[in-house]
Amino acid sequence: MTETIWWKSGTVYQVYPRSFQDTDGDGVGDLAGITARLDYLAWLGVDAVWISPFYRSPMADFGYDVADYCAVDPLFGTLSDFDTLIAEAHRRRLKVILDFVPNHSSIAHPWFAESRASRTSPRRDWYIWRDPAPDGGPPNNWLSNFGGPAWTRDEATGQYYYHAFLPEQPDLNWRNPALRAAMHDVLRFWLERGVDGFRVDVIWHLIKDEGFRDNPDNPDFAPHQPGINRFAQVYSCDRPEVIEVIAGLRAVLRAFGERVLIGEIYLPIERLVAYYGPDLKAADLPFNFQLLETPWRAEAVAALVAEYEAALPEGGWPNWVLGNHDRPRIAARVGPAQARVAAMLLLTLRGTPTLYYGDEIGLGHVPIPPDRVRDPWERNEPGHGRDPVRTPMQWDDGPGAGFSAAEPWLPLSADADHRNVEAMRDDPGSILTLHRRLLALRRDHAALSVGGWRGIELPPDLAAEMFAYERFAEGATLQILLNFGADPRAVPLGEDEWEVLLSTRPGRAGERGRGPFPLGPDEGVVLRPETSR
Ligand code: ISL
Repeated sequence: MTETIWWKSGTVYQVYPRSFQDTDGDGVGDLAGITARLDYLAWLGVDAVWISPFYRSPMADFGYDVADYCAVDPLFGTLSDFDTLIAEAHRRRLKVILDFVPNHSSIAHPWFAESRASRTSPRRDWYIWRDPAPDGGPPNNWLSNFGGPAWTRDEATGQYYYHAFLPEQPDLNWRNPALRAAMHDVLRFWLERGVDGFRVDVIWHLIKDEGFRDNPDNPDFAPHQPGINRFAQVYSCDRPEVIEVIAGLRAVLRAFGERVLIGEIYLPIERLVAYYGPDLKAADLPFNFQLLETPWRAEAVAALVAEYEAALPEGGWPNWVLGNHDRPRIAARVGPAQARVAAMLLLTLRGTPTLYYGDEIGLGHVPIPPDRVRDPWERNEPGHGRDPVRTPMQWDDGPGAGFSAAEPWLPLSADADHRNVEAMRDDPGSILTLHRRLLALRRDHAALSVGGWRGIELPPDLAAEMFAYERFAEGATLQILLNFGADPRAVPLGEDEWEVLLSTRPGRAGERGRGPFPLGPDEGVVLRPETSR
């Protein structure tokens, strides 16, 4: 039987709500804007939309600092707007995944106000408070991911609180059962409203070392890296006890049926796969960010895919990510020609793909003038800011690229007059059309959506610049050939007749031939051998 659970066969599309569609003319996107663009997502052919946080927040970290887990920030609309969004999404058979931010709240959350009020407050232990070191300094050497120490001293009670990110984002204490129960109730609040799953923010951070030991030096630290990398984060996160906490979250979801739990985890493969948990009872999809970190070379990517496939636990479902709101845009990293190859890779590998909004139109790095910087990380550690990957979606060549009638909160890209959905949707050569065709192909071929994967061995001269693999299901096999280089290649495929189902170069679909396949520069193809017709 072919597996058809939606979060295995489907594609997830990430929306950064500030930047998708503004409907109330304040230059910032909103929930009604997402609803207004659901037809586009259905047309594109994705299956689920993951929405970055829209909860009530002072926006110190643009919503990753939550002041009320069960309320919509007025900037984005109302709960009733949310109910409309989910009903309209479901009407179009689109699933809705929320961003759950359990590791830390906002400093403005009432829980923190109570916790900070006194050492004996009933909620004191909902956050992480420690006495100063003997010299009065921070309790240990843990650093903030956004620069500087991870501890801030609170004058009133003389203790420090821990924050893995900004001082405005105090970490919650997941060792406390009452906090856990309160957070489970938050999940139920949204599950009852119909959400289909959660992407859980920094899930590997939830539990810290019980003894708060100092992190050891990182021997590979280089000065161009963010300060957080000075130490290896072995005690501040990725503690073994976290798996049981995640299993607890997943149990809450499973009581509501087939809802998905995606965990945000930046860890090497051998640690990442531990997050499926014993008997696959923890994260359904521990986010696989390896493509964000691996150099864009054929051999490196081929080795990565083989390593990941081999490391997955029995029955653990793979997933792949090429971009998100924290990391450089794929088109900026690899250039426009290879961005098309990358799209084919993402959408033909085995496992659930997550597509970042704007990547389907090939949005690149948008330079941010100093007076328009918004990301607090950029202010703390210049050069590491994430504004350039969070710029508005470009819908048409009108004012504000159809995103907003007002000045958008971040600048548009300079080529917005032609890099937009309207200009690209009927162009057979556009990267948008390529994405749409890839998504359609995934739907039409079980081999691509739920089938198996195996690498194709290439002669060494080809393997240096090419990655090739097969996907197979129900007796049908497809071959994917990806040229990472700018030279044409003749790829030996045996004697069977081949047929091009899709190429990154327009106009080749339907082509048939025998003998070595002529692969163009920077070209990717999906082929069907005659035996699979
Ligand atoms: O990889 C990292 C450190 O090893 C960092 O990239 C960091 O852990 C990652 O960016 C975490 O991101 C998430 O949590 C942050 C928020 O600012 C990001 O937008 C979110 O995706 C704090 O909530």
